[in-house]
Amino acid sequence: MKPKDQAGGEQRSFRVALLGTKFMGKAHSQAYRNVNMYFSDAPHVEQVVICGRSPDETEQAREAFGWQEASTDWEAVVARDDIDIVDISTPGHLHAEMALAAATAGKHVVCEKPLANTLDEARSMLAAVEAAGVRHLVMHNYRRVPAVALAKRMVEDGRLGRIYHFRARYLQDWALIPGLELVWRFDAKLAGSGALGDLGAHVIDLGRHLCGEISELAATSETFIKQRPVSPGSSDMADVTVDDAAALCVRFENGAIGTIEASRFAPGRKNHNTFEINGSGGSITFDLENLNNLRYYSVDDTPDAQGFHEIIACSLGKHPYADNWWFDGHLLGYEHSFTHTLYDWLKAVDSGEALRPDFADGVCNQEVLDAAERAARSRRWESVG
Ligand code: SOE
Repeated sequence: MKPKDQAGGEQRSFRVALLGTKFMGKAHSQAYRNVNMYFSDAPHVEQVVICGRSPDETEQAREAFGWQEASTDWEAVVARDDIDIVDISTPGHLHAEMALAAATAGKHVVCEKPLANTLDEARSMLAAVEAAGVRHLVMHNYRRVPAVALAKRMVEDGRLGRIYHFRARYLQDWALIPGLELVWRFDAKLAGSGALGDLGAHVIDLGRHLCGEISELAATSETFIKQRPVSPGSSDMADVTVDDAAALCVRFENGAIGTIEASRFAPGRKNHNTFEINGSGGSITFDLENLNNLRYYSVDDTPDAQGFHEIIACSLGKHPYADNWWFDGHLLGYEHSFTHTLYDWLKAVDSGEALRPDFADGVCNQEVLDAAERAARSRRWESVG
């Protein structure tokens, strides 16, 4: 039974094919399963088919994640007439091929971040979806963590005044697991880059989203562990061909300046995506490892009460998306940001309204990643775009 829209007409329904069964396949599946339960005005979603590489793993994912069918032939699935949306949740080396096929088949496309492994690929993907006239989304889910959406609201309504700084770090430590083998994220042919593209893409997108376009940058990067076992416990070693960490110094078009770091070598930092914005009106700080909270300092507070206030950004009637979940103080998690993103996007596809981050944002993010790689090689300031 499809939900009724406000006019009493039948809300549109979208039939989805998901390409990918691992971490992001699971995160996206969770969002498709929940979006209609928690957002009653969302267009109806039908989880038609999930695609993976191995028949057994894909069948297990189908059953566990709630899909009707399982397939190992993504090209046949993308071409099916009974599919409206293709969701690409695979490693980066497959993004371009899959997105071009989906666009050619007239499907709306969701793609995990970063959009592609190279700037040329990203630009070809944008050209393909625009030529096909289909809708497109890059799954920069952190834009729709309620505390981040509140930060965006506070910047836009002028509470921070003129922005001086964006200071961000995305730190993890899984690459320090002793004896960790050469997983795909350490192979440039599959991942494009290392921490820079995987983690840096998120904070670059947030910087652009919250503070505007980046005009130029300086960067450095390092690969701390040069070789890893080809498989668990193997004595055969192979080269790591991506960065383990990167650090950028950036200038924004609006005159703000900032720093962006991405590392997988920060012991104790599990998913530490954090930013601070300083402006003439005050400052805000966010930390994904404490994702319901936003800390806010206002220059307008009375002098004896000035300090960083801790806002729990999931209160009914006050904060983005909060009304669709629980009573105040019951908090949300990492997975809710995927549901929020799909909710906004499905409504935009249904209504025809624009929504970001789309593939054009993906290209802008890729231009910053490309400039960072050039700057790390040249050891000079590089222009973006
Ligand atoms: C890296 O391990 C990773 O899975 C990223 O690829 C995701 O985008 C991020 O949300 C969590 O960490």
